[in-house]
Amino acid sequence: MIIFKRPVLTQFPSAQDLHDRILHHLTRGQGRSPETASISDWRMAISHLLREMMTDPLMAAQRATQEQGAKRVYYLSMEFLIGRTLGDAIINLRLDGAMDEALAMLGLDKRELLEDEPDAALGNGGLGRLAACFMESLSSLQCPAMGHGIRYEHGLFRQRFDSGQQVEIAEDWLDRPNPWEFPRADDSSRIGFKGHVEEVDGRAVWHPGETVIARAHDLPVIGWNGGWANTLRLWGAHPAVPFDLHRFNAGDHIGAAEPEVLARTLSRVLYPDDTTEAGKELRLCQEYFLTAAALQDILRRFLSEHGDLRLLPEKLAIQLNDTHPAIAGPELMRLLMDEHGLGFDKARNLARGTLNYTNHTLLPEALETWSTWLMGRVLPRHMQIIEMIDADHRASTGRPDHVGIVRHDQVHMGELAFIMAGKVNGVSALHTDLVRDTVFADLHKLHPDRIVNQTNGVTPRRWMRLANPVLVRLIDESIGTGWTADLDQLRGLEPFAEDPAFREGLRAAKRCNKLWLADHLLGDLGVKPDPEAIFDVQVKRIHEYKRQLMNILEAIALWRRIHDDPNGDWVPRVKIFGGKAAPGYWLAKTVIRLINDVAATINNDPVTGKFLQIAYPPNYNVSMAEKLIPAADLSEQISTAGKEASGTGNMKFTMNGALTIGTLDGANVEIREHVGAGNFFLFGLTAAEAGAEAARPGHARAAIEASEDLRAALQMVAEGRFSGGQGDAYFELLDRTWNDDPFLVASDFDAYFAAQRRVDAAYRDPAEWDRMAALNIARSGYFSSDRTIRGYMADIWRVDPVGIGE
Ligand code: 26W
Repeated sequence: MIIFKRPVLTQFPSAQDLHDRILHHLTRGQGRSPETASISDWRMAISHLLREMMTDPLMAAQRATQEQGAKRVYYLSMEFLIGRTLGDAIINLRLDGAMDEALAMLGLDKRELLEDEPDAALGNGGLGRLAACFMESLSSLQCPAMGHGIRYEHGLFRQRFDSGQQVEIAEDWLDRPNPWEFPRADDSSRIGFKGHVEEVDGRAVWHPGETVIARAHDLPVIGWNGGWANTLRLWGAHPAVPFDLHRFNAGDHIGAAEPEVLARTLSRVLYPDDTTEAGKELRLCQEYFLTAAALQDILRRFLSEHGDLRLLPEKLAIQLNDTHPAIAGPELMRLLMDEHGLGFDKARNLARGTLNYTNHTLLPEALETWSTWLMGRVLPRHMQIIEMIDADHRASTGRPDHVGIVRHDQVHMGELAFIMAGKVNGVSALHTDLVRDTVFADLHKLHPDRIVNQTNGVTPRRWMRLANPVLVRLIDESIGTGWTADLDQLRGLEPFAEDPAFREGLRAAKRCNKLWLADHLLGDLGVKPDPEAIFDVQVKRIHEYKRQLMNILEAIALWRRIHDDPNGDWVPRVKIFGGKAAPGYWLAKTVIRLINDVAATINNDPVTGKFLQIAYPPNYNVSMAEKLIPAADLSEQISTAGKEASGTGNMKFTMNGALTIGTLDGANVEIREHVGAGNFFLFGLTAAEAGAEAARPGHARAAIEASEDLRAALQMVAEGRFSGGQGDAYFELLDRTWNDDPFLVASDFDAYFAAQRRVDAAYRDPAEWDRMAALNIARSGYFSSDRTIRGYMADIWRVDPVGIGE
């Protein structure tokens, strides 16, 4: 009988201890001597040592949860945008100081080691990264939880620019073994697809036409202070039928491998779309693969611990990260009815008592629907159950005909998720109001207490302690380290905003990050920014509603003004862009090309070079965000009001002392409320005004004709000023802007341009700028994902943290 004492990790190992244990893992684990080891060998050895150190809190957490019969949380997501793990593990295991010493003793360069690790890019953007921040906060709060995702062999594509155009290259993070995962071959499930349903003595029996094996790979997720670790379980697809040796021996080598190829296709690659649903059969199969593997695994553990299905809602809560795993409703009903013999009503109530759904977008093209034909073919039994759920809801609510899951031969996954969920939440206060008033207005009337708000958050461990050590040192020296686990303590910095010495420290930290970025990232792009320049940063997926177009048009208009008055007293500025476009989203790709074309022209302009530069480093990802965000003075959050559900980059910039120029959209509204209107550069139409303006015929043409700056900028593009005189290079983009402009780039342009001039004016007063920056940091505590997760625990999952050794 193993007795688990309080994890040894609270006694943090010494540098010498780390030194010896790293050498042990290198020689015994990697079979390499220090003399012959490559940087990857060292990284693998150190990663295996840190994974080893996570096993105590991992097993202690499982034991405490089991012993206390505690309620568990399951987070189902098609995306987990984890990034790198080594740096985060060192921070959360509180090893940073000792590790620096140990690496120095071994003659190893920490940054080189960290840079050698591939990003786990198992996500597209906001939704995926939020899931990763949530997993870290769940562990830091000692909440028993497990994440369920897909172990894509290829994550989000690598982005390269070919004469300014985005080119996608397959990402290959598993090219070398992943040192953090524990393969769990025993924890596998059989997942069926297609086939038919037979009625046997009144019970439905599904006979799948195809079957694959889902095999688990566990990643430990360590929390702050190393006291608790949860598991992120990633499912890989494997053939249910062994290698067909006979076909191989008969020379049909390809045929022999077919089952393997077909099966692995399910977890081969992440769909790179982040707003437009692919609508592809493989995507539906991926969504079901994940959901079915997760639910079988969850029920298996529940039954082994509790046995009585009536206890399900008491003992576990499941969160659906958008509609992508919404098939969980019908799948849980199938398991409860077809496999465990429960009646429809009982199964429905248990499922609704367990499932919850988060909506992350209002964009119509992102709301998933599947044709009843495709759903019926791929998941025949589930289509039957969806019909039953829909009929039951119609009968029990007396709802109007235009409301429902199945409409016009389409299965609406948002309605299905809503109807099968106990709680539905939006991700910012404004977004949740819009969810109630627009996309789910009818269902909200029928179920007025189902929708709640949980404003997003980000983990301060990765986005402050790991990304910005120079700022963190200043904060720790000023208010101690308690803020890391309780971000509201940053409030303690408010008085320091009035302290010139502190402000000086803040400016020095920012300058240090800007210099580093200039040398290590921008340098490769031939951009040599003056560290005194405003580092104006817009990094996020490329999408029309995020209005990167408005940003680059502002750059052109500013450039033109500087040209008209080259000796004017201009505030130097470097505009930094980062972001990928979904491969099929050609208009977003056109915006990327325009930004690169404008950058090429403006950066080589001797007249304006010292006042304005533009940089667009390719392949923006989590690791690049960790470098860019600490170096930013200005955070661009300029989406059309009502379109960005929340945003999370906006929160990361605020925590790192960047000031925001933004619209009243998503969480910008709450950021401005918390940091103070005087410390935020607001502009633009509100969501309500934007709705009215977009409906006004000719709104774009009117706005363009009223704005000399905008008209001139568009004219320069139309004349081919940035495309070697080729006027028609951007015809479609210009035509759409003049005649359609659905995201109101024209209507908001002048307000945006004026706000940027207010930024210039503010930047001329360093003391006042630094005071505003200090207040942004001091008042960013609310945007910790710990606060968000506490909200989910209290309002949705009704779960409490678990103490170890109590
Ligand atoms: C089916 C294709 C697809 C894939 C992903 C459609 C929609 C998505 C995501 C919902 C898009 C997404 O990442 N949404 C972002 O979620 C963040 C976390 O809540 C928010 O902060 C962003 O505002 C929202 O755009």
